[in-house]
Amino acid sequence: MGLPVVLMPGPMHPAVAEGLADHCELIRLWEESDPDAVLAARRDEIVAVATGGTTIDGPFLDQLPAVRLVASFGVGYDRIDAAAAAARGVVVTNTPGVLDNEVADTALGLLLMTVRELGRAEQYLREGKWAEGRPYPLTPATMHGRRMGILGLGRIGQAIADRVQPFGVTVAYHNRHPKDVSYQYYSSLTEMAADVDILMIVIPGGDNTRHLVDASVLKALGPDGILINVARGTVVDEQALVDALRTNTILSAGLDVFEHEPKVHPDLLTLPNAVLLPHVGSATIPTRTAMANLVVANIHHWLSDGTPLTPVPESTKLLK
Ligand code: 8YV
Repeated sequence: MGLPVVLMPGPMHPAVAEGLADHCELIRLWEESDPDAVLAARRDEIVAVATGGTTIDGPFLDQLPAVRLVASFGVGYDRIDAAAAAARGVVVTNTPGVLDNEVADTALGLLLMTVRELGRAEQYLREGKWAEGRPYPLTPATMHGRRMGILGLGRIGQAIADRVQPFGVTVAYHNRHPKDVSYQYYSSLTEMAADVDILMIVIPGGDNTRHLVDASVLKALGPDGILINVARGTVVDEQALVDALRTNTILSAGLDVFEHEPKVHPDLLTLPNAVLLPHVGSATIPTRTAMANLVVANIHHWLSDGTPLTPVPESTKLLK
């Protein structure tokens, strides 16, 4: 019998292919001159998909009736229709846990850059203004005594909460349901935004959270408010954010993610009160390697005994 056939629709971290090499036949679809012909010819053999950024929906899976596993790289799986997969008996896995600390570190760095204008201050020095004897202007904001509202208190949100409290920041959160934690819970996002100085977005993307942070939430956050987003750009109405930054409806924003990334709203690029990073939340060699290894481990476990390590919630009932 041949090796199990795994489809990789687009390029991924090299450790995924390396980890699968001895146990699977890997189809690198993006390298094929006629991908549709390959899919048609191998449709009854491909049993699993390893994916990084490809959209995988019901019609895609309908082309591949033998597929039973989609192993996704990343904790967010908004590009995969996990409900459509479950309806077809396909389990989806993601890579939670291994990137929590990295993303929380990035969130904290981005927060400090935004509150204390560190990027602008460095630019000021490089432009020679400090050397001319002009000190950088005092920043209106400080970390100390601030209140942070976390939108989406999951594992990464908790890691951020752990990091900011030693800075003297008080934590509150908004989730669909309260959790067994000591932080103040808000059932209304707008009410939380009105009560905090920093709104930290860590909630998953997708249709359920699209434009959750809109003009009214930004208005509630107010003129001293700071928005940080390390989750998905789709959670924020980006045009409303641009307007809020331009009119000083909020003080500033630190963004690692964008609604149409890698495209960034052109007005954000010119606004001095926006700090912008190119989606680097988990982007270190150790963390990305750990994520790739977890993709491989999910496929190996599923192939060996049908129990992938980290199925997404939509898939768990398929595994009982
Ligand atoms: C990565 C992420 O940027 O895990 C996620 O959901 O957004 C990031 O860790 C992404 O997975 C890169 O493909």
